Amino acid sequence: MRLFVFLSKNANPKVEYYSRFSPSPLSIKQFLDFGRDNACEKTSYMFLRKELPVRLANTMREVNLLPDNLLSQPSTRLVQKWYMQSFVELLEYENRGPEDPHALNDFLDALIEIRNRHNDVVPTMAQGVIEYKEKFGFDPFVSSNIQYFLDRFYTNRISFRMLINQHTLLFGNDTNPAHPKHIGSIDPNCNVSEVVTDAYETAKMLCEQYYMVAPELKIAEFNAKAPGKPIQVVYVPSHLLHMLFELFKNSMRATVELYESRSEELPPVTVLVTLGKEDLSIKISDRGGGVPLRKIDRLFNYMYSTAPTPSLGPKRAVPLAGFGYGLPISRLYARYFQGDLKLYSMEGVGTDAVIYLKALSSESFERLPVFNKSAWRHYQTSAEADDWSNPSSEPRDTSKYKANP
Ligand code: P4A
Repeated sequence: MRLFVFLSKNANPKVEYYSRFSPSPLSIKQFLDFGRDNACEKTSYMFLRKELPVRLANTMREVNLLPDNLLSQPSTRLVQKWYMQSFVELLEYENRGPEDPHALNDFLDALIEIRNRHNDVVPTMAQGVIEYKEKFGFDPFVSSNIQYFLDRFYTNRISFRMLINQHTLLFGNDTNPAHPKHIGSIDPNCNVSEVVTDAYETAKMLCEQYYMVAPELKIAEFNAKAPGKPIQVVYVPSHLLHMLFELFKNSMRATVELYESRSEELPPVTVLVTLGKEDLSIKISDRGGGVPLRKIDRLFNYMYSTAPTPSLGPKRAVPLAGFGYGLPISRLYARYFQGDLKLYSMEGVGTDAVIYLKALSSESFERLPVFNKSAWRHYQTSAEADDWSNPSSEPRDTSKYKANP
């Protein structure tokens, strides 16, 4: 912790300096065009040595606005230490011109080290929330601050890793032999149904391991833009796989658990992939019994869905339970390139989950959090009285309040 205090004192003016810049969002098309036409490592270096500190600093300033009770948890402090360490390492390149014979290679190595350092940020932050909850309990005001913060913090992290991955995949030695046509992490001709099938097969394996059965997959495409043609998109297949895998796990779990006590055959999970002028949409439908509307928000709530890790108790493999962060983070992936992820559930019957993506790579700009006054204001509003009526605060026995006794 000494080191952290020392570093943060020294580098604080730099954090302050870099946090005054807004991040520069890139579109998938820009990522693609840059990576395709004999990509220039120097150009990428010049961009990233500024942009990465800007994105780090923006998020580091925002971390400081979290409630003290959360900031002081050991896990949260560890994450802050990682961010400061990486920020300081990047500053080394502030004044190293690209003509320095070792700058480009050192930078490449530094990026890989930084990426590895941040591998466990999500479970470590989750641990911080657990530590907080154990000590202070569930507080709706803190929960809404945490929700706002983690959505922004994890979006920032997704974007940070996107930039690092593009640079290291394009300019590192680790060429991607499995996908020679990919530009970094982007597939210029990503066949959506293939990714759907991939995600389904992986979820099915887990499901069968745990439950001995899994629902079938039925998949259909409706290409309204180019009838009859297979639906493709310029996208990051790993992001799409992450979202679909999460949704399949949920659908399978709901279906299998509903039918566990029945002798009927499992209803299939059906997927519809559609393409219009603006949107590419993917609907995953199940007959798993659904969730009442009142409980849908909880599925996306970080504080609500962070349970202590099961490794503490007797070890029990629950492959379909996920980390609890599956849905909120999947939605961030969808929103990151201007899409969205929504759940439409009909209690008693089943759930439709829809992933919306931009059909055009020129419209899928990164959606990035900016640290500014209005972000700051979000953390200042205190818990006030609700401005909608609360049914439980109405008088229960209305006979006592008769207007004309
Ligand atoms: N019914 N429907 C869903 C769930 C239930 C569901 C469910 C009980 C709830 C929690 C969960 C997994 C499934 C679904 C599809 C979805 C989301 C929820 O995409 O059928 O794990 C947290």
